Amino acid sequence: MIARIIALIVLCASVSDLYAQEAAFTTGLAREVNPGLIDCGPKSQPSAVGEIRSNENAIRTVPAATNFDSAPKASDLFNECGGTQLSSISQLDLQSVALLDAGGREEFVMYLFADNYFELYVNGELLAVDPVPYTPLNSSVVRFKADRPLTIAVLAVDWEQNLGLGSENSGGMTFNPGHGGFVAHLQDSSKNTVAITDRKWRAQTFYTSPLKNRNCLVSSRQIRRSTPCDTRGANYAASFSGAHWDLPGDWMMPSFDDSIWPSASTYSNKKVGVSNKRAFTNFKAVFDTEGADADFIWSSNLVLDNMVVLRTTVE
Ligand SMILES: [Ca+2]
Ligand SMILES: [Ca+2]
Ligand SMILES: [Ca+2]
Repeated sequence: MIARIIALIVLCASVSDLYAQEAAFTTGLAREVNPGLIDCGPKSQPSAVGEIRSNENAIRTVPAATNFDSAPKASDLFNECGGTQLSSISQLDLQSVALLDAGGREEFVMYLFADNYFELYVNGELLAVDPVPYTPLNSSVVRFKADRPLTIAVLAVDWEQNLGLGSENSGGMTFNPGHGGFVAHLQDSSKNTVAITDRKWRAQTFYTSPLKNRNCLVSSRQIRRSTPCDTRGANYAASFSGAHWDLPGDWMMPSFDDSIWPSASTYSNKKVGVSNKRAFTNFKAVFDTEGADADFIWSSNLVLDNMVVLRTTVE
């Protein structure tokens, strides 16, 4: 009898897990609720935020609900929105970079570049967010104290102009899907490599758009694969969908079991298109270090997955 009850509980738990991971869908454009998290002038894309009601009657924030307004901003390597623009890593005075506290004694430094936005958590603590949410592309450095093992958890967002539809007016198309990408190099205080972004990280998407046809999405438990979907631009998108999944409340915690997530996919510099981006090329010494060349990582779809959580643990 007890065995049956336990079996029933296990079954219910796995069924609820299945339902919890089911995608919610939205159709068409979201309503703009913020015209831009920052104002960086006409040469930038406004980092607008929108809201849209989904088929399960919940309000979804696009491209992501963030801590931008309240969180400390990461220090600049290169920031054309009124920030520092270093020409190489040798110009960086590390001692001038704020030392943040993730609750420990050992000192680390992390170099980060996101297309377009990141929020960095270490051992469950939100340390810093990307100071430029959309464009121009920028790069950052974060110095912090923590104890090993380190759980690095990053909320990464491919920002969007057409809110809810993961796309921008470019390449002659009104709804042209843009791509993401995240690269980072973590060092100790002696500049030894502690971690780089690579396929050992875990990656899960929580917002995938635009979907011309929802049926192209392979969504089952922790598999959220949009690679069969059409990524070409379009001029009409009113019928296109976004797919949304709830972030687990503890996604950034060391206790969160990310072994259920897919491994990160890696992408070349060329694929992410950084060869003419000074925010990246000025710092190849840390992003393409000989012997510790960090990969760009993302979920399985660099184009359609727009809000992605990336995690790794460093012993
Ligand atoms: Ca950015
Ligand atoms: Ca995208
Ligand atoms: Ca690299």
